[in-house]
Amino acid sequence: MRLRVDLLPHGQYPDVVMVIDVLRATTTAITYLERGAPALLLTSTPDIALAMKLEAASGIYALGGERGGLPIPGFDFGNSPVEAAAQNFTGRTVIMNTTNGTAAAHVAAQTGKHVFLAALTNAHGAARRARATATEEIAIVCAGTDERVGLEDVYTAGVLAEYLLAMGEFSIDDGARIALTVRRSGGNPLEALGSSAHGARLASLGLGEDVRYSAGLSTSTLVPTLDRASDPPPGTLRFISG
Ligand code: 3SL
Ligand code: MG
Repeated sequence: MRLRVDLLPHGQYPDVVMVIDVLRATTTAITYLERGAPALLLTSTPDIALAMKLEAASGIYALGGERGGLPIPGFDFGNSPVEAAAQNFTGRTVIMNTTNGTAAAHVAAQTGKHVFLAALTNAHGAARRARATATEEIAIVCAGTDERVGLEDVYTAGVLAEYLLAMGEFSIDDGARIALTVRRSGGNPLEALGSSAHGARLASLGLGEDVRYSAGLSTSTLVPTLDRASDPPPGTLRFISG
């Protein structure tokens, strides 16, 4: 079995892909499902999300997303796991669009056979799920920020890689070696996320509680899973609880 870490979304994914945007899109996605959302629709643009909400009967969708870390005009929510954790989404599918995280999921879904969303909050469950599903390769894909590598995502990839290596034999690539090194030298999750450039930016926006929430390790067993059996609206990916 191969274990590969892409420090940014890149290339072809033949088997299992775990997409990480720990600050904050994948952490928030897990929280929406934890709070009762039956599904998530990750759109390729904000306009697709806004059009879907306009066309739908009120109440069946909630829109969550950000640009520059702040809520998108016309959306119901930002991209905040703390905000999501305070809501009840039972019966409401959440439509998400974010700068890097949802875009990375779209890259992964172009080729990946099995696509999961991962973060620190579901790290152990996501690793177990990936190990149980994969037949040839597990790719961990870091979303990064604006096409630049993000320390917080690489650290999280290292946590996932550590869990996976404890579960069995893998041949690993240099991306995985880098992630493991960052994990081992990065301190605890809050120290690692807090020391990243994006963590500092979120703190400067008054969103430090989101960084703290996102540093919670394996607080959820829920793994957002790309639903290939459904036929979602054009420009969207449907994730359900796995
Ligand atoms: O880039 C993204 O997808 C977001 O997760 C970034 S932010 O943390 O919401 O600013
Ligand atoms: Mg990010």
